[in-house]
Amino acid sequence: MKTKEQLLEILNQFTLSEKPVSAEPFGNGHINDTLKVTVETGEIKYILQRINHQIFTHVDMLQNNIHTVTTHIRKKLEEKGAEDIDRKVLTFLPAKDGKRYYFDGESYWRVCLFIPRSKSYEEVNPEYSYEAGKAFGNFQSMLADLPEGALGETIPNFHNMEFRLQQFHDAVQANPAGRLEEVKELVEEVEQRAEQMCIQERMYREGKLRKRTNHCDTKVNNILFDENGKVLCVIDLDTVMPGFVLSDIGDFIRTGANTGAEDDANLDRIGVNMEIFQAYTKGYMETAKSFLTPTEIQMLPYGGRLLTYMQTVRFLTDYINGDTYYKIHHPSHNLQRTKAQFKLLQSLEEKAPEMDAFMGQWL
Ligand code: ADP
Ligand code: GN1
Ligand code: MG
Repeated sequence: MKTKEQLLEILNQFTLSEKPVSAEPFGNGHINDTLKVTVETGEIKYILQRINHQIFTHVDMLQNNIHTVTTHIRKKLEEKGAEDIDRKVLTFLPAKDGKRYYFDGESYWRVCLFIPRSKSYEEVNPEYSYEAGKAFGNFQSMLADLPEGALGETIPNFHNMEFRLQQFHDAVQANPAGRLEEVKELVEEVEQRAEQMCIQERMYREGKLRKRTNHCDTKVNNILFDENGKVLCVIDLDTVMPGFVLSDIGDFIRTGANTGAEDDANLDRIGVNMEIFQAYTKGYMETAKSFLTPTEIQMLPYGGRLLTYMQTVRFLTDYINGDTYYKIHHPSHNLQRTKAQFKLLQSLEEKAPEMDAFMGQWL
């Protein structure tokens, strides 16, 4: 990591109205590095992020997408006369050369305003879950009229299950870290479910499912709440791109409705909190029902299973490949994550009939 002086020098490349004095690590992201920036008054004023350009290889496209999304949302909020808009949408600040990022010869950096009096959570209660559901429905509906082609695919095939399985099969075939023997049973479990988890790609080819603008990383901790538990803002916009609507419902169920942690070492802690699922769905349907098709509504619980399966496959692929993608905190972290996600998938499978029945009220 950079020294304090180097970080201040990087910050100095941006057009900031207040003088930064320090930058400290912040949040629990697996991909980028996030820092909170304190200014002379002692207040936190900015967020500085180092973009992982091994993963987001087209930084120009990435930052243009984010600009398109944030300006579009800002316009929507202005049109409906919303108050406190600066806390309801992220504001990115340009570098002094006018670019939407700064390249220091090694890494790419970006800066946005820190949203004051905001908080993100790793876990939510039903009330917050309901608010989150409404927020993601709103987010999708505000972006629904973006013209086709307005956003590039920052990571091509990001939530394409057929593609993720292809990567998985390549890893199994190559076995580059010699870990295959240890994960044989998990590989088998993945294979058994492969066909049923690629329904969306098949339906899309048959013209039965459309793509929409999605967030594609709707983890609980990518929402900022205010001091009263109301949602201020959806953040972490790197993966906003065209995709299937179930992605966004699915990733919230995967993270919000899990009674354990994403990487819980104690599998007994992992299960599905039905109250959270129901509250989120209720909120989401309030803001999204008008644009969802009956097929999408019916498939919503499948979205939870699909995203949990996809995450199991992605963590297992990374473990087999020798940990080349996700940041890890110990050598078997990706295996631990895989086991935890697989346990959650099994719990979601058990609850599927109950979840499907809950959707009946909107069909
Ligand atoms: P990562 O890719 O590391 O997940 P995020 O953009 O999600 O990056 O930021 C990590 C955490 O930092 C968030 O969960 C949130 O708590 C906090 N955060 C990010 N941006 C802001 C902001 N503009 N204002 C306040 N907090 C923020
Ligand atoms: C990554 O950056 P972060 O931690 O919000 C990943 C998501 C995964 C998630 C799993 C670009 O998100 O797709 O679902 O980890 N982001 C990317 O926790 O791969
Ligand atoms: Mg995040």
